[in-house]
Amino acid sequence: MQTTLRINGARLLKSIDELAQIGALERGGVCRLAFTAADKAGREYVESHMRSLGLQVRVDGIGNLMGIRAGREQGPIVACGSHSDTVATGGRFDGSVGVLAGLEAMETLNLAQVTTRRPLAVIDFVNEEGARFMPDMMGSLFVRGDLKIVEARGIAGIDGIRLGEDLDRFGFPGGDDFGKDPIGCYLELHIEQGPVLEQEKINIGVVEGVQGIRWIAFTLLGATAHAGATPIHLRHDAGYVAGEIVRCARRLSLEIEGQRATVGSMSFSPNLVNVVPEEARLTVDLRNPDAARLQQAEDELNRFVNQTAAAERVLVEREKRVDVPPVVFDRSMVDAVDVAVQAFGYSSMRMISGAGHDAQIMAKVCPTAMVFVPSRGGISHNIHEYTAPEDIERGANVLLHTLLALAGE
Ligand code: HGY
Ligand code: MN
Ligand code: MN
Repeated sequence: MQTTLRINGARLLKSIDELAQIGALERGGVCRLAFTAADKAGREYVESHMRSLGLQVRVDGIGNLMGIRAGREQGPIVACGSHSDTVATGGRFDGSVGVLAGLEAMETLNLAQVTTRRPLAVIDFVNEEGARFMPDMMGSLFVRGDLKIVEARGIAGIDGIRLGEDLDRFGFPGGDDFGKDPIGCYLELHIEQGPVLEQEKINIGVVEGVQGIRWIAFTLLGATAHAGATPIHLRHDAGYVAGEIVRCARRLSLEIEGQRATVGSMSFSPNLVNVVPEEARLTVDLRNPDAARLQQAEDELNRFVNQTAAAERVLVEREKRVDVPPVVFDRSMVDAVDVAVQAFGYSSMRMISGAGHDAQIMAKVCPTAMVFVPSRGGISHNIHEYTAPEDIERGANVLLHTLLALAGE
């Protein structure tokens, strides 16, 4: 493989810096929650960057952005990309690296006057995070046809706003149907968001798959009572049951192989210091690379919730908001990444992604793979998220050369 062509690291880092100014937080990091003004501004930045590179921009009905670079031939598109929305405590690299490295690859090809045999594209999926409007990977679910716009518009966010209201308010003049341009394969560059590559002192993660994800939202209904005068045996304490569920999540993580369980959001009502909570709302995020163990974790969680709530005479309502099975990426795509890594002589290791990604959804649309670069300290969804410039540059060069191989060069 010819690896003379290289991306321009300084130019890529500059675009990462520019995007990070949008929704910048005072203490560092970014907040571009899906379908907020900051998210829209971030997408406008990406769209203008696509247009400045001469890409044909398409926006679909939910706001996914795709910039297409024509090939010498028509046909299935060799796509890359990621997402530009973030969690509320986001870093400047989660998602942005994949979108902007894709655009940097296009700019490198423009300047080298290379036209690939097959068309290329960069996709910026909406609402990958799902932090404000569940489910996560909403944009790629829409591309896959698993989420219809009518259904999406009715989804209430954590702030009670319906997605349809925001689509109308901050929406994107969507309407293009990505489906008209068949996506032949999809490659996503992303920061690892975990500690493995850094610990192993490895440059590149050649990602073979993504672990399964389930999000369950619980509403626990008890009764308010006086915090002082009410004996324990007379209480229906929704807050107590919620606290037991947090402990159960940690126990499942320690007892079931490969399991991670997290209670990331919780609220009490009336949420007053001297009133036993009558209502608790919480979410449980379950992850496991093994489908059977993921099911085991969910079953054990539900059994525990039912028992604990019954003993406290608290009612339980539950809603599964996300259920994405573990995926294994297409062997030929994973090998194509390996060929590029070897050609550059970078150190690499095969691995499974701990975080969810649009690639996990796209794996059912077309042959898909991912490229990881190290995260310092393994932290992410944290304003101190960091990946070194040389690691970003290596990842972008692997992306460029894998795309060239996939596009017939
Ligand atoms: O939750 C996830 O793994 C992804 O960051 N949306
Ligand atoms: Mn991400
Ligand atoms: Mn994320």
